Amino acid sequence: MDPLKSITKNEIKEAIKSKLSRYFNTTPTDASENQIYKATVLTVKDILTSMRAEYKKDIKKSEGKRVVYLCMEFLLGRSLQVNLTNLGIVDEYRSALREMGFSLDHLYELEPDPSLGNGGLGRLAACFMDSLSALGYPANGYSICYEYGLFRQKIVDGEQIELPDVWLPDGECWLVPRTDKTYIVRFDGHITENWRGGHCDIIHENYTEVQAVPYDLMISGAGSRAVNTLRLWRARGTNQNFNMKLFSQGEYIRAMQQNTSAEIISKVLYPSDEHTEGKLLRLTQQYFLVSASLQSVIADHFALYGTLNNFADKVAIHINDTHPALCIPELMRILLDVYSYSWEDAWNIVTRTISYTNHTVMPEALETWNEDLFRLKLPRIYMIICEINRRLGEELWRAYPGDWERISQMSVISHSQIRMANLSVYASHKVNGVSELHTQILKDTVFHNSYKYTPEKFINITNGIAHRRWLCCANPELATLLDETIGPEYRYDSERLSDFAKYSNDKNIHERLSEIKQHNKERFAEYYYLKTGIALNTHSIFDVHVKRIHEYKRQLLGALKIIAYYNELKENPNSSLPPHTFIFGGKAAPGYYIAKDIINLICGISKELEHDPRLRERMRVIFIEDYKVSTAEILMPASDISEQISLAGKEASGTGCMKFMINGALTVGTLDGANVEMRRAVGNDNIYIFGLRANEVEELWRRGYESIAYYNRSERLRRAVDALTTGFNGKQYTNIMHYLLLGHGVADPYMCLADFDSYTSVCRKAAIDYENKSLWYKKVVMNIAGAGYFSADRSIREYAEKIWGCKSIYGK
Ligand code: 26V
Repeated sequence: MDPLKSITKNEIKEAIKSKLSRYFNTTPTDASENQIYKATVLTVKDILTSMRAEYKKDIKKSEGKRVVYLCMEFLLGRSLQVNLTNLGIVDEYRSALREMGFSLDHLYELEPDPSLGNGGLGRLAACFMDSLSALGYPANGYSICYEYGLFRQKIVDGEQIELPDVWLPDGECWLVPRTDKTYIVRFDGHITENWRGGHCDIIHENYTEVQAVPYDLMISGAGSRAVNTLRLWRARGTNQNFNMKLFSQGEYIRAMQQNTSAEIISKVLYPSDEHTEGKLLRLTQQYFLVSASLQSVIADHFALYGTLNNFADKVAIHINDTHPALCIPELMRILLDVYSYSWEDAWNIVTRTISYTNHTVMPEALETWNEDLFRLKLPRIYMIICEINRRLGEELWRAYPGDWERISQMSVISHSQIRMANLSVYASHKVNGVSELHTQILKDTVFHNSYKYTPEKFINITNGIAHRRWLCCANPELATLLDETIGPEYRYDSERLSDFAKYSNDKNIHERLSEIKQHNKERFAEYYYLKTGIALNTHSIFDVHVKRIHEYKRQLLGALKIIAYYNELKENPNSSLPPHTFIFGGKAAPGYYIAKDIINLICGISKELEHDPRLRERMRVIFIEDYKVSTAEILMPASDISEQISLAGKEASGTGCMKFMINGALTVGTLDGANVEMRRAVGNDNIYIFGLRANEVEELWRRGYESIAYYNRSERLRRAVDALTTGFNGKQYTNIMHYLLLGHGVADPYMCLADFDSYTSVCRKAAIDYENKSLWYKKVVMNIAGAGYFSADRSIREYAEKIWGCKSIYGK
């Protein structure tokens, strides 16, 4: 490991004192905890700033290729603990603060947990930034500095209420404003083409302009001298938006109004994942992000090399899903209109630079834009997309003369819609899926024709997680046990976790693991008690289902299992199965009514059980409010069972599954997404797989799926479904019963009823195994030992090698 900046306890104390005096005009004795927190952050920021200055010199010397990672969301989680851990200065800070009368662990809790993302896609982007720095790849992430992140969830009488997520101003102390690097983004107006000789000048008139002001977040990496940045753009009005005439007439409010409409762009993150609505503001946000980011990337590149001819050799631009896909026409625009490249040369640069990751096969998540709306908002970009589409059409006609069906399926514009996925596939030199199964499904279905046309473009890179955040920071006791047994190398080389397998039959290790799990359960129970006043039974199985609420993720199947279990316990209160705590958490998109009904059902069951003190000892259901990164960090180490029960073929990868696995929870799951690879990594005996396989789902769908047949066939299932109409806690759930049996289009489209029997029997097996401590902890060991592959370090190395063609500047 490279030696990092060293700093002593006394230097830290001095630095904090000086920040307190300079920014808050106070001293450690008088300062509030919040001021101490901020002063501490400012000192860490100073360390990062000086490291970054050195790192930039190293990058310059290496003349290597850099990664530009564009994403509409980065779900970062808190930064203080991770930064101190990465820099290797936790102990120094802890004792410095202790001597000043403060607890570092307490300060960690004061940090807001910014929710600048919806779920998996945004969290993956954050995990990737961590690995890029740890491994020393020059990289910059770009996103929007949303004033409000994903809504804060409150549950009132079982209903989800959405409240604004205010993460600024307290979160602001990590940001470095770079007002000197502001760019202008233009919308609306009209375009005139002015041909002179062979060249066409483009004149854009009557446009609206918006300023993009960058705020940088420095991203450290474990044991690494690299400090990359995540640049977040904030929208501001320009003088153009400020109506001086109105102002001088005393009409202050109206004079400001247009500024406000510019600022709306970075106001709030769209809260519905996997469902696009084609809203103009969302399109505006997307263009705002890519235009500002590309202008910034190109300005930096030009300043360094004085040409864009080598742009594709020095920059790899990655689009995380299609949300930033407008960078394709925007890069074309800059090359054509600003730098006067020919179409062919510009296209060559674009297609060698850009690559794309797909994150979902759900048809409702595939982005399309109405052509008319698009043309008005982004007239020049529209022209470029039309030309891309025209050329694609010509190319395809040459390859498949007369095959209209295929050409129409692959085209970028069709039926007055601009299809962002087709644009992304066509312009990217590589397209990747996020698990083996998902990539296969992309090749077989969603992008089948494109795959046949350019098979070499399509590759798989299975997702990974920031294992240092999710294991070392979130579960320090387990990390210590690993340090003691296999040595600390796994922190930098996750595959070394496999050395832990040799302890699979070691009773002492089983004992240690069980103690650690117990402590983590108690830690979670304490956290939950402080929030709700409810005391959990920490000697029960913690069976956990946390993720966004979606039909395809099948929280409803989980609920049906619980109802069946409840029915059984009512009949036989002396059941031999160990007590269970079923834990749910996750947000439903505000307009997603079925998802909200599912939350309501879970809360209903939960309430009913709370009123039955005898049963409550055996089973309890809780719905954690406002599930987010910081909740996951305390919950995952406390979990025994990880529920990954999506309908096979629907979950692109899943990354929660990996976080549970590395914390020693056993998976109950379908053969979907990364579960397939997890099964291979741990062996069939160490994971509870059930349900239809992806091909069987397809087959059943083709034959015609009828949920009622399953209902009629299984008594336990029928009683569980019927209980929905009897109701829980005085409320009936006939709507859900209808959804399962009658449906609007198809009843139970995610086939909960088809998988019910195999699901409940596998859960029963898990509960029985749990009672056999040595059997259970043998499996736990094998899960921890098998988790190394699922580190984001491995994913990032694969991206660097197979897609970006870039190297670690520190040879990592
Ligand atoms: C779509 C939209 C539509 C417009 C409003 C905002 C918004 C935000 C996100 C999305 C697409 C979300 C896709 C997504 O999160 N996919 C998840 O990606 C994870 C990382 O690859 C993967 O593990 C999950 O299986 C996959 O569901």
